[in-house]
Amino acid sequence: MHTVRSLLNGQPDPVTPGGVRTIANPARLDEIVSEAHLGDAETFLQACRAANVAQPAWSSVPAPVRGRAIQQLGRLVEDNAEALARLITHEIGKPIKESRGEVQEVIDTCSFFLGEGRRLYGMTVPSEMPDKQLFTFRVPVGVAAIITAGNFPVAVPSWYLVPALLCGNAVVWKPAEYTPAIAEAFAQLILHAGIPVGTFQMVLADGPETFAGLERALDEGVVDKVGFTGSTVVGERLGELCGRHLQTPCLELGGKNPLVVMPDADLDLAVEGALFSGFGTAGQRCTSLGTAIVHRDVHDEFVDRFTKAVVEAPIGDPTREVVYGPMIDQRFADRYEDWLELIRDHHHVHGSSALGRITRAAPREGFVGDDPEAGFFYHPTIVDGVRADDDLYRLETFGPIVGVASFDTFDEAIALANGHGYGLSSSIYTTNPLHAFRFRERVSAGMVSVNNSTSGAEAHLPFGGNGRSGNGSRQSGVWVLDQFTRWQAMNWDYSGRLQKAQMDVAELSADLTYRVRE
Ligand code: UN1
Repeated sequence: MHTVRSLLNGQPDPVTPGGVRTIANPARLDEIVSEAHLGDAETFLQACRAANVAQPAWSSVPAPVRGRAIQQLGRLVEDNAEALARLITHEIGKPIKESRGEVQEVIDTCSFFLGEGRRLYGMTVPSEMPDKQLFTFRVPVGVAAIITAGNFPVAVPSWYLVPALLCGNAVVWKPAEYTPAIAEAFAQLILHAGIPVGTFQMVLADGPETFAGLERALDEGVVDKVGFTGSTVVGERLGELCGRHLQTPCLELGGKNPLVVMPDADLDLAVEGALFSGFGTAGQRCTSLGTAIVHRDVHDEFVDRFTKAVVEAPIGDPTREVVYGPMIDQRFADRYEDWLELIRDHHHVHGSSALGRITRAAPREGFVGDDPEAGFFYHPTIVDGVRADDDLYRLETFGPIVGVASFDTFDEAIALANGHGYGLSSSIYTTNPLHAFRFRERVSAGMVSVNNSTSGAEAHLPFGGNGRSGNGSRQSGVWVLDQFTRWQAMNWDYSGRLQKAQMDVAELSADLTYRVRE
């Protein structure tokens, strides 16, 4: 059993003002994995203050040397990859193959940013006056408070922490309360990578205490940037709070990701993509498929094949080869039961022998494992006949449920792809490049897949959404550098006199009355 406390200046916080939370393996609820000793608003504030003290020294370490710390972190993660992946599977029940993929995503992120330490380019820009030069520099923002969800307990945090540290910021990380052992493991890897104590703080606290602590830290001026991955509702509140301090947070929120199937699509490929993005991680990714939007000509065939694939999908023990394991935490299991209430009489349900939790009374044929009741295992559910006025169409449903809607015209497909107001990920299956480019042009999502599922972003393309999915901020690759640095413009006049911009600029005489003779 892992006993985990907040890590303030690298040391476990001895007090537990937020109480103790016990975390069970969601695939075997009788197995206790960890015990989280939670801090409170004050803990969060203390961490921010300490980070604020440490940040100037870290920012004065040359960026290539900071890159070396990221390189060392990447190596440490690589050398601990299997243990870390197993811990993920143990604490949140993610299938082991996906856990390994998630750890790889951290390594990839480190590989990308270690070199960025030797770039972090600014520009030299010509001046409009002689003997004067213009420059731009990337300046760290200061202290970044990063609040992340537990469905990707190391990959998504790494998208923030790695570039934030590389850019010379100090970081206060608040992981999900239900992933303390994973958070502690990742935090220790960071602390062992050569990042100075104080530069990285980890706080275990619940949402309301974190919010209260953040409010105070912003008032005190010891937080300069907020990064948040989680629900749209919380994102809105954080956006409001940060706005009062003239800060723009980096928000990565929910999704209702569409997958459009054109009549010319390779249907088997579309079904494979729908299975992976709809049911992988039991639908608990922000990039999970929300609604398959299928052309009427291929609708019945698609639903038949999709149903067959889902009925046959191995579900169960996440240490084995399964499409998905349990819900990652009780809160998601409980909430998922509410989403099932959104199924209406005009819907047709497919995919399994029952709805809701897999039990001995409501078994799932081919369940992988001995006892489905030992964990939070749920039947996969396809809901056909979804319409634009359904709640199931409008709301993000974080779980193993996929809607299917149909369309006749491309315009209808686009209206369904965008109409819910989310805009994270999207996908189109087609063999016609015209449809692919028209879809890209008109879909409101930040990410577009062609003949690929809505999930599975690579670690160096911009990740993020629009509308209810976020405020337009982007993570990953070079794009995230704009989240964790600010541009500073410098001009240097070495003419020895005051040259006034716009006023003292040389003029070239031109004869603008000149015309070409035909
Ligand atoms: C998330 O669910 O918050 O593209 C991120 C994907 C993953 C990341 C998902 N690499 O599905």
